[in-house]
Amino acid sequence: MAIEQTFVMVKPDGVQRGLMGEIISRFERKGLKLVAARLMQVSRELAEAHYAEHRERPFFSELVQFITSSPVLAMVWEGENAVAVARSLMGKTNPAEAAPGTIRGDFGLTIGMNVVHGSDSPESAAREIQLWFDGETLRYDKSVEVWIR
Ligand code: RTP
Ligand code: MG
Repeated sequence: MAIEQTFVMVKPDGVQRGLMGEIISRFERKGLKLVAARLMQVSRELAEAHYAEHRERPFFSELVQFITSSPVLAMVWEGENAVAVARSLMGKTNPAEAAPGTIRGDFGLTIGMNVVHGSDSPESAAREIQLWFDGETLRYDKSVEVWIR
């Protein structure tokens, strides 16, 4: 069983549209565990470092402008195959192609504002968790039985 951590971010459009609760709820109901969360304004420096792989792409400056335009909800989710599971809950990058039932499929319309980000590999997840949380995440037992009798 591969227990992984993955970095997930509700982008400015998701925060502004009041979708944070809906998105957190989908990850919780799937069975993933929240181990870090922070509502934050993103600096240009952090945005550029996060999206460094896209530096040469034509949409890079627009992307950085968008991510820094308003607060985001940065999170780390943990669980079995968390990286791939999070990507599957999110759906395809372009909301127009994302299947209904996925976050982007249900709430997105344009590729530039696709509501949510998730690490695309375990290697990206490790890099992004280090970048956004300095590698610091919580460890705790999450057991329903303790709270419901
Ligand atoms: P993300 O990194 O945000 O989770 O998205 P992703 O892995 O599904 O897609 P990626 O290829 O990493 O692209 C990063 C973000 O750039 C924006 N984008 N715009 N205008 C365009 O053609 C275009 N292509 C990508 C999207 O917002 C995408 O989420
Ligand atoms: Mg990506």
